[in-house]
Amino acid sequence: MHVLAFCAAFVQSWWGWPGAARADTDYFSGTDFVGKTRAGKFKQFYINYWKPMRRIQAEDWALSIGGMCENPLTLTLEQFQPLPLRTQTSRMKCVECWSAKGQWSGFHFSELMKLCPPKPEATGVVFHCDDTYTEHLSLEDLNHHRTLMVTAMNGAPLSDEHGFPLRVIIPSKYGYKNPKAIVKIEYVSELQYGTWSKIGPYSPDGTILPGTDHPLDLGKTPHRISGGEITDY
Ligand SMILES: Nc1nc2c(c(=O)[nH]1)N[C@H]1C(S)=C(S)[C@@H](COP(=O)(O)O)O[C@H]1N2
Ligand SMILES: [Mo]
Repeated sequence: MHVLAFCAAFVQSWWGWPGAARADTDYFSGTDFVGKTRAGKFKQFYINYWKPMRRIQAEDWALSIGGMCENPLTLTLEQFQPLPLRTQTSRMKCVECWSAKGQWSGFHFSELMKLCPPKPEATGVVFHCDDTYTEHLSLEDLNHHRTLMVTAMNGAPLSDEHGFPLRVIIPSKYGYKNPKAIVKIEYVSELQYGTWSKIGPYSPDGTILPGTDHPLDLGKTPHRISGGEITDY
């Protein structure tokens, strides 16, 4: 192949040009894997995954709840069906500037505490995710009325990209405190650093600070935010 033609082919495959044919696909489309992406429809709501991971199959998935509790437990997806669902619209804000809004449905963490009560010493949980991501949240934060254990987004079951089959949505905290593709919940008695707070300058608390936001759904135009959950737009 002529070297220029080779370069053109490389640029074409790299940028996805001509755009129209590949507008809604990304690197992981049509594969057994899912991972970080900003392509196609995910330009409107970026996808973060610490590591690419194999898509979770509903029939293979089970959630184990353990750590500081009397009776560790394993729940299948079907066992979640009876839990009362709530729906809320909230914005998720990543510490890396962007934000996006979604309608989230799920159950309250207190439902899991009823099924698997923590020991009195437990003060929080560590979420273990299928891509080896981990994050800690206090029981107080988990029992906040805006915190949801999410199973559906915008009226459809959670996509693999957004964390099928179970994720946390906690709108007052940066995205990194919203773990996805959860496989294990561990009750703990001490605060623990999650994946991002261990390696970067990100506080283990993760409350959204005052500053400037660049909402993907509003053309990334800068919006001032005053800290905590973004409710103005
Ligand atoms: N399992 C897992 N959950 C995760 C992450 C991750 O890398 N792995 N990234 C976090 C970060 S930094 C953000 S901003 C949000 C992004 O959520 P989204 O991919 O649904 O947009 O997921 C959070 N939850
Ligand atoms: Mo993030």
